Amino acid sequence: MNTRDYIAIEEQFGAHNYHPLDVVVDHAEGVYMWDVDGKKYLDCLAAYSAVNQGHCHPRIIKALKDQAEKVTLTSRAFRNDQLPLLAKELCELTGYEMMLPMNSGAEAVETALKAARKWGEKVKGVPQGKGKILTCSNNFAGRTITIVSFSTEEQYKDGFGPFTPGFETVEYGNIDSLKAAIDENTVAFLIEPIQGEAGIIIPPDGYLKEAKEVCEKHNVLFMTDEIQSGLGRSGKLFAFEYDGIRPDVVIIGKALSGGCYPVSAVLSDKEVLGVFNPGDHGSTFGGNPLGAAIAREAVKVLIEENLVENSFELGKYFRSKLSEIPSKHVKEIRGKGLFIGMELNESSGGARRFCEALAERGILCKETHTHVIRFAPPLVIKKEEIDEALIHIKDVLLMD
Ligand code: IF1
Repeated sequence: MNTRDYIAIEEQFGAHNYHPLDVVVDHAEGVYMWDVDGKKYLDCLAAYSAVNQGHCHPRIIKALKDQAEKVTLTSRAFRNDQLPLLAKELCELTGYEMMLPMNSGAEAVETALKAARKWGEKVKGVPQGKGKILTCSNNFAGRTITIVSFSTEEQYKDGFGPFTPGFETVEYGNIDSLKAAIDENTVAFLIEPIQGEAGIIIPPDGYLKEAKEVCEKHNVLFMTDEIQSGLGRSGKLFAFEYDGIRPDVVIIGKALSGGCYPVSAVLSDKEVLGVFNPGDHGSTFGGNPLGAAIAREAVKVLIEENLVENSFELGKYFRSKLSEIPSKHVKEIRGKGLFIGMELNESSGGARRFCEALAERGILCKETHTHVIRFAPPLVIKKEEIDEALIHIKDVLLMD
């Protein structure tokens, strides 16, 4: 079977909720992927930052295999010997008192929202069922009904109502908008320190710090969604570190497993995560020993291989080289670390055709929001590999 055969089968039997590039990958290693026809690609998306450690990292795959031969799932009806160590290691690394494990990013976001509402009632003293959560314009936090309830993107909501009440949108990066929305029933403010899906959008300097102060003043939990921006992607362990703040709640996922298994988590202190009592919340797979063993190794790889520093240094290099490309198409290059967006001019006909041309040349990346090309390679990438990508990026930007 070749590329066309696989695509035909997927189109017939799979729901059409995606429009992928027509590349059918059958194996990958580090920053490279190969398709079923044997063509090699440099991956500049890293599965939306889930494979920060590189594809099939040998240490993570070894942890996966070793644990898979011992025990994979106990459910939380019983304890296992991996979850306690993952919890301890994550708390020691990040300086939070507690963690709560889930699987997908959306589940971790839902967990944080539930924690915030319950904290609002039990700790802050907001009347039952009145807790209000503030979210940002152009946010992306997943696809559940509650999460799309506060999306500002029409398509993500279209046809899926009725929606969950209790959310109010503030303008991303606008401190006055946040101040105006806070009232005595506000329990939390949920924000991506860098918006990924929206097109690698960085808020104005000083905004996050001020927003944190405003929340603190009004006893509102400041919750950061670091599912995409976290774990080294931005050149820091967490993107909020650039602003010298400590959020009350941090949500992580994606690279927590190096892309080898769905593992997510909410990090916070006892005051917040302590609101959960036995039976309040959970998941069959959340905190399972296979996922926990994989996540423990994935986090160790991130730290021991200095991938956060590599992201910072090579991100700077990649962005500066991108900025030097003379092209009538490029409007702006922005980003932190290896979390990079190249916004094209409206007149350039959208980013998709450039991504298709890059795929043709063996570079895989994906457009976001019509006019932005996202460059977010695995953090194990080397300077020479960035140079290789740059040759092709320059080439396609010469297109008409
Ligand atoms: C898709 C986007 C990226 C996220 C943030 C929570 C989640 C995500 C900041 C939910 C997920 C993913 C979802 C994936 C594509 C991807 C994406 F374009 F859709 F928006 F990366 F930019 N918070 N982002 O970015 O995590 O439940 O998916 O594990 O939906 O196809 P999840």
